[in-house]
Amino acid sequence: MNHRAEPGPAELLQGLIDLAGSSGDRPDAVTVGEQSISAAELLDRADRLAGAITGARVMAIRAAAELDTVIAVVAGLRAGVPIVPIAHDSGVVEREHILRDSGADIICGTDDWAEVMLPRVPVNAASSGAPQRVEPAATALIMYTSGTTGAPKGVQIPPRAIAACLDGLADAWQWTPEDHLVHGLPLFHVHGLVLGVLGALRRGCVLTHTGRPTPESYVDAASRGGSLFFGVPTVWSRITGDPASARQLRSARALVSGSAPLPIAVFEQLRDLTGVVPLERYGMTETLITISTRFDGERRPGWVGIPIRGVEAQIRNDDGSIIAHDGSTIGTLEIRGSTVGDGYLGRPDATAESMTSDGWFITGDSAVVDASGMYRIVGRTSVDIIKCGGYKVGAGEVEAAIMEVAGIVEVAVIGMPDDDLGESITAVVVVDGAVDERTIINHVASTLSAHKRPRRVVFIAELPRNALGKVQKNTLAKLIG
Ligand code: MLC
Ligand code: AMP
Repeated sequence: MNHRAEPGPAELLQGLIDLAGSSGDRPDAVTVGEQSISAAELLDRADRLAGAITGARVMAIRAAAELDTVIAVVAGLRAGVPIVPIAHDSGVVEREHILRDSGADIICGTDDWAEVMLPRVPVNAASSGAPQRVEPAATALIMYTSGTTGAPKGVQIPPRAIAACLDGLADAWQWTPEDHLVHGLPLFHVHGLVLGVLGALRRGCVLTHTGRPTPESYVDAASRGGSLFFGVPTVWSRITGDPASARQLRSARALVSGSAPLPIAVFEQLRDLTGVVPLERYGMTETLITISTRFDGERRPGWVGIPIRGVEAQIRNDDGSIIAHDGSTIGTLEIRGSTVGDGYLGRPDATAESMTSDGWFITGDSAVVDASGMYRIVGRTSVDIIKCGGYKVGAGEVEAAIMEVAGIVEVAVIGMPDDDLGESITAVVVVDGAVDERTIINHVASTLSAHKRPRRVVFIAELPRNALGKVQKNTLAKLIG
């Protein structure tokens, strides 16, 4: 593919560049937690850092919710160096895998990862001498995402996919430089980083990252002019659980939910308390955001909308036929279009498996579509993918980590329905001797990442299996209730 005819990584940031050169720039153009910066200063600091990282193969970033993360990401894009954001709460095994698999040769920013031997580049580093001109890499971001088994895979996201996604969403949501985007999502996933940071920098709108996505912080940002708010369903259900806070979001122009299904009750409470009808959108790390309800269209609770500009969707039956647009026949959702990434890094086998022969990406989500072309996600084709607080967690990777704990004989990890988190990671274990719940939880937190830890451990005498010896996870879920 000829990437040179497409936008380069630096061109993703046109809105930031325009804002920096305009009279509309302000000292708090970008705020993360307690720290604010103007667009001009952000560009200046990022460009100094860009000079110091130019020529690196891949730059890892400990992507905490801090201003330094934003500066480092902008620097990576300006220098044309692929960026691999790593969870700030990642454990040793997970980050070792990501660093090795991605081929990162530098880490930007500060971290306390004593075992990591890569050279550190401080965010305030600056190059000495004239800036080098280097052809930018074809990949802007490498984002790691879990599958049903094995370690997370790195999705190669080119600039054109980011541009297509952000421009398609701007069209769907009437997102303009006049907006003031607010959210408090993690900066190592598509939602918080691509939509939540690059979206604002591409549009040139003001960005407030609240540090954490609490009801109080969203209310505070609304009082400072926030107009467009992002959250995962857990964030919205915590806000509706605090009606006084929810009512203070009445000044918002748009409240957007994604990353997991927004329960209909939360949709309705949010609408009733704020007077704003939520927008819901659907996406994946591999495809970026592909389907959304529109600002100027129907916002139907439980439905995720229509494909954004530049994206096509279809639903296929088990027999390979395309299902009818009848609003009730369930099949597997497939996506094609310019937002789809360039596959898994170093995994041509997994990349090929994820695509049909005619170029559709197989999402693994079960969906229906109605006569008007609106889509509803009804579940997943695999029980081994868990969505906990909007984080995707593969049962297989958690099971493998738990098997390392002394005294574990066997384990099955399942997602149990949870009012707060959507699904709660639950480990069902058979043990030999005394093994304590905390030890299991802490082992997962310290090797994989804190957000992948089981919230509950159930001890059982034996796992239910079928005649072929496969663990029956649906039976198990009913058993432990
Ligand atoms: C608790 N903690 C532990 C621990 N127990 N740490 C180590 N060991 C243990 N045993 C710590 C955690 O590290 C964390 O610290 C704190 O306790 C609370 O952790 P939590 O339970 O995970 O936080 P919680 O408040 O429940 O988080 C809810 C949430 C969060 C909604 C804020 O789940 C979240 O941010 N979700 C967003 C996920 C997301 O962005 N997904 C998008 C994927 S992209 P600390 O330091 O952190 O406070 C995608 C595509 C698309 O899906 O469509 O968007
Ligand atoms: P991730 O790998 O973290 O990018 O997660 C992608 C997955 O999140 C999708 O495959 C869906 O299962 C889920 N998802 C994202 N948005 C929605 C939504 N609006 N409704 C239901 N599921 C969603």
